[in-house]
Amino acid sequence: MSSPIRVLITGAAGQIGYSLIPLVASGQVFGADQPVIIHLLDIEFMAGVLNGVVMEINDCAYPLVKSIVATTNEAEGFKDIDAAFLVGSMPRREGMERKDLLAANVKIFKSQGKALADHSNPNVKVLVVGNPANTNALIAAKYAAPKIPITSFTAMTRLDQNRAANQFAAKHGAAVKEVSRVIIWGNHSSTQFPDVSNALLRGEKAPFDGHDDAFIQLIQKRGAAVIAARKLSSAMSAAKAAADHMHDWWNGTTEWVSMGVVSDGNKYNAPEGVIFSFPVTIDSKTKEWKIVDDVPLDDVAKQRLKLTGDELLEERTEALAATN
Ligand code: NAX
Repeated sequence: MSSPIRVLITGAAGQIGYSLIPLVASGQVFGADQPVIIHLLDIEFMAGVLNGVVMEINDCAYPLVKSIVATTNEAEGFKDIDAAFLVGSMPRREGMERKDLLAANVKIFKSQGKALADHSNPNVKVLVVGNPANTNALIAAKYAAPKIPITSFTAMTRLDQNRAANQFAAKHGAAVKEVSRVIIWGNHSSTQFPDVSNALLRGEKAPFDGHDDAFIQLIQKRGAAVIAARKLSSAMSAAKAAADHMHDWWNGTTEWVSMGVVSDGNKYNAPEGVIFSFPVTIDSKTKEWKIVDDVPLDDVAKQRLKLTGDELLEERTEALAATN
């Protein structure tokens, strides 16, 4: 058995947290022989609920869970952590303007960025799930620098990838495991570009006769469709995607996966200095991600990348204005 790692889940009293904890505690993310010390952070108002979650983790009797740190104190929550799922964020309330939502989240992710720098393992891997995920990741990275490199911050677009892969497989009468190279480009928002123009079916290039707007919109609006049906936002699927994302970052990939990572301005005309979702591969030894090079893009795809990149620039401008 290896020595335990410390894994933080913020928003741990919320619905994604509730579905994510079992995946982390059972070894599905970091490995079946990797003990974990689970850190759970939420806000003071949720302390009682958080306590109930701790009772349930204990009642699950997970062999890999060495101990639990459940807290509403950021310094304690971020202390010595090796991996972080930043799920907790300010939800959009009725009548709230986008810029107010951004400002509320900037406050949270600025503070958590500082807490990462001050208290966490400098090699920590940070996955931001809380929306607006890409821009929240950027703000956390800004305030964690220079102690923690921006390459250690990623934003989740894996749920969009999983949704697209599943729909694409269904469309072709295939099993989802027979599908690969389905890509999510850009922002985790309705401007994201789910791209199947390079997808493989059973290892062969899948037939492609132009971008299918209905398919693209289905993926872009899937979150809203789940809310309409369930009266609650995606939680089980979001937790599974967060687990997939962190699993692949920790263990390395055999296939392309989509992740929001920092753009250096040199790939696919994505704007420099935003967290943009690209197809990446991850080296199992170094745990470093690398953007896949030379993915062919037609003009329609290039326009869609521009649209979502422009949105990320706008979000960055608004978020940076709110940091002051
Ligand atoms: P819930 O409202 O069920 O839970 C959020 C939890 O975060 C609450 O317990 C709340 O008290 C806590 N919280 C708020 N501020 C906090 C802070 N400063 N520190 C610690 N905890 C804090 O929401 P849930 O359904 O779990 O969703 C969480 C976030 O994931 C939302 O921002 C949501 O928009 C986002 N999502 C992102 C997805 C993605 O693909 N990137 C998809 C799923 C999900 O919609």
